[in-house]
Amino acid sequence: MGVVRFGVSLPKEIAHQFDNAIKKEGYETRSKAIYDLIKKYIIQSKWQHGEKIAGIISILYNHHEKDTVNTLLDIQHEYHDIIISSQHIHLDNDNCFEVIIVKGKSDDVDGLYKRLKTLRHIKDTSLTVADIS
Ligand code: NI
Repeated sequence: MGVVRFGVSLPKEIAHQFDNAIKKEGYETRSKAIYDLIKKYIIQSKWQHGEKIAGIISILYNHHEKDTVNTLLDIQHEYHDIIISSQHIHLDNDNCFEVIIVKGKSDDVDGLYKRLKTLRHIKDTSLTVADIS
């Protein structure tokens, strides 16, 4: 992977605020902070344009709600072509935590996520996406 260098012109005050912000995060160089921002922009663009991405969906739910548990399984089977792996953790007597690793077109990942997060008795969900190019 080659490296490209380019200059960026910014108003002084913005550059100063940027330096302060990345210092608080612990970045040692502007380059790494700008790299992370650009990667975020790229994944956002891929997400918006239906391109291939990887992601993690997490769901927290009450396992006593058997209908919800069955529906969760049915939905995951329906989306088997984009689900790479899933892990189920019995958090306590009432709560299950599930992590689902996905890879596919953003429209399909979004479709799966919407199906899961809108189910009754789902207490919490999150979706994190990553650029795989
Ligand atoms: Ni469980």
